[in-house]
Amino acid sequence: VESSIPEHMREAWKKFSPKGFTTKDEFESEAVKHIETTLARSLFNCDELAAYSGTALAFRDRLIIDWNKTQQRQSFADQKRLYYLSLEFLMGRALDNAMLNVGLKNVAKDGLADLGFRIEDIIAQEHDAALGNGGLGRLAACFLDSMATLNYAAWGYGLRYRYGIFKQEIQDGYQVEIPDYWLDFNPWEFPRHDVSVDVQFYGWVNKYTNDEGKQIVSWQDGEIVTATAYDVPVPGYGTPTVNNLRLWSSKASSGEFDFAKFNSGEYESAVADEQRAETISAVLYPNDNLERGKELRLKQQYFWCAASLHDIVRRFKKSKRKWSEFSDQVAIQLNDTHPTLAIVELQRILVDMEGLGWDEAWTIVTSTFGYTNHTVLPEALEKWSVPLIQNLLPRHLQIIYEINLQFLQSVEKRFPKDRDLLGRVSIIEESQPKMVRMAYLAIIGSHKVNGVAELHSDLIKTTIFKDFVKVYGPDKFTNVTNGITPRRWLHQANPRLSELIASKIGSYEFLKDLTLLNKLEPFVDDKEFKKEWAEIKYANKVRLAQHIQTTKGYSVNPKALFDIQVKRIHEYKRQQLNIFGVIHRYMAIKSMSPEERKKLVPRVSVFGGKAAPGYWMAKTIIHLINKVGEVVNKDPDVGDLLKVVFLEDYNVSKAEIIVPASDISEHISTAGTEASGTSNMKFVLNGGMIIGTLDGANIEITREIGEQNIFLFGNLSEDVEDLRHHHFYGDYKVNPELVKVFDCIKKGTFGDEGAFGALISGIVEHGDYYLVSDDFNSYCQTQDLIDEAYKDQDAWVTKSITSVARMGFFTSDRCINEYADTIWNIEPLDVAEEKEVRART
Ligand code: CR6
Repeated sequence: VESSIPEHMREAWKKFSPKGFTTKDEFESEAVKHIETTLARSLFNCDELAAYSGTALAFRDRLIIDWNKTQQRQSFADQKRLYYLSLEFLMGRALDNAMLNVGLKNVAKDGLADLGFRIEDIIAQEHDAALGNGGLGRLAACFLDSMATLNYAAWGYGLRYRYGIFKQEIQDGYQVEIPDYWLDFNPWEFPRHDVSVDVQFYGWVNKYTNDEGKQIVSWQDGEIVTATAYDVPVPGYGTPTVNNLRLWSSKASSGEFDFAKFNSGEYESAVADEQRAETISAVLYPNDNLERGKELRLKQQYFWCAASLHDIVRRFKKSKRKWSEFSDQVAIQLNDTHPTLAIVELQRILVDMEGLGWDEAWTIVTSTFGYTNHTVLPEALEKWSVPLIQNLLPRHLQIIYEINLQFLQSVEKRFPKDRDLLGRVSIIEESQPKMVRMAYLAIIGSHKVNGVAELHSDLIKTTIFKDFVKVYGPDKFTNVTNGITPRRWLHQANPRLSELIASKIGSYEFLKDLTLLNKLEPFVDDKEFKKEWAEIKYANKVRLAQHIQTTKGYSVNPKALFDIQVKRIHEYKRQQLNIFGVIHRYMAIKSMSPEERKKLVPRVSVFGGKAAPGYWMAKTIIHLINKVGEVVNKDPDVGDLLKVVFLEDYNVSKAEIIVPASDISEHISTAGTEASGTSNMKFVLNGGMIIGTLDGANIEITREIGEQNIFLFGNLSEDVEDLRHHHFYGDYKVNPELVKVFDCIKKGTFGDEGAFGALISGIVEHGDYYLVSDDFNSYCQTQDLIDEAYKDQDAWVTKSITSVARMGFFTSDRCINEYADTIWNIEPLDVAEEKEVRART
């Protein structure tokens, strides 16, 4: 690593390089300096937003010092690095996290108090960085936190969307989408105008033999769009490591091409080009588990893959190593198939630009990439039409065909008798138009493929990728069960619980080694401890009740059982099952005598989540939940016994309030459909019980915490296919209790019954694909068991503590170590020395 500053002048640099604040006075001085100079505000016009900005800038400076050192350390160490390619990073807020990770939250709290502010109000000023849809994007954010905390040299690569996931409002019970322009003031990013990549689209391919008789392939003309890097620091917890998340922003290339247009008087069309270029990184596609095949989305994918790959290759070339060492220095993980074009792009760079032979290049490519699959739902598996790729990326299509040809030839050689196999494993689907199956390309171009929970990883081997297990053998396929970062999802979201745990087990070490939670088990009978445990849950429920009061304008009783389902709205996640259950309960209450009602456990049913703007059925479910709430919440027969709340605009920062407040949360997908789920882990880690199906990570949660500590119900994944078949061909009848619920809706109890017709007919007439009727009985019975169990608060708290004590497995630190050992082959960096230096200064 070279420096541009001559040796004898470096002393001045060292003398003046900032150290970062550590004391309260230093913090205040930094914050006030930023408020008065960076923001040009004063004591007389410093509102909470300005105080937030000053605080954020002070912490940002601190992070940057460590960030610079980390990058230097990683360059010097010259070890293999991991690059995590994800179209989504659902980061949420950064300030609170930064404060906790550098261990200076209390300093900031006292400093802000001196300056006249409450730290909670300041934290609440920050806009969520909502560059993701749901679980997949949040998983990427948890992974970044773990990679930094564990001192891995790892970078995230993504897109800097101008608009993140839309904001949700509910108007007259319907979801309305509002654009999320989040970049107004974002102190957490550093534009790197000196780091850019020109990305090419369209054009044509010129193949010729040069004077030396070498085949040359060149991709010519078309359109150039420039990718500019924006870097976001990612601090680890209790370590000097600050990793980098690099997000690309698109703008028109400033090349001669455009100047030519300006000069020839085509001002308007030049400006239009510019806008078209900026459109590429303008907006996050708001679909979760659904692919739509839009050209702009393909452009986003290639733009981001090309920029990231050229950046990575540039860094590798600086090391002056041989190409054969590429995969000793670089591991790239594909978060779902969205970055699959990176495989093709690396092959293109190596063959067309660097002049390597095809086979040599392909060996490098396949030993570099790993691919994570996150779904078996057919509607979510990406396919791009051949004509679309042909037009946008003509050279890439040729490379895809070549990869496919070579692959199919090798399959043909090994399985000469199995003619159908070739068609089944071909990257190209012979449809009209032909389609490129991205998951197949990802498998063929990677050395490992993993699912995200045991059941899911088994399912991909027996269903969607069955033929590839035949071709490659089972070892290429593996499992890494998802996890969550305990820093954000316990320490930050539930500070009192974190403190209580630390006081019992002696330190906060569990935040770095979550298995230490098992030291809680000996205290399950400790009366005082259980009391405090219950008090904290209650306080968290009070906090959520206050949130409901301020956002919805009505009160709920914090003593009631809080039953929460927050996640994207999707038929497979079955919020409809939940709301039908609520209606069933409502009808039961209505038919009871006052004496019977007295015996009931009061319940607050909380829902939250966004529907994809074009997903009409999901929007209908939201509408029904809101209409049921309107009726139930003001029914005097019901009173406190049942409240139905739809919380608007569910996002990461709201989850931090909602998750710690649950008594029960719902993870009730049709068995075999939810690849993992991660909110299930968050709720249990915060002392909530769960009601769930035997699906995704629920199965492993059960194994860890014990069957007596979870409320399971419903059909098993191995029975789903037969049940579906039976719906169409057997003597199928809808569950009679569910029919009563439908009758209640059809009577107009919740307003215009026509509005909900499709929800009902989907079950009654169209085969009930998600098995709502099949699972309805067992769901309702299990809810009754929950009521009974809740009456015995002492036993409930025992379950709660026992479950938390056994949740160690679900930390994302464990996932990252598994990926590092079994897929990436990378080692953490030693930071002991750096820690010592920090402690001394
Ligand atoms: N929608 C799965 O559905 C899983 C996450 C993260 C999902 C969910 O069960 O926990 O990924 N899949 O692995 C996709 O996004 C394709 C998700 O979030």
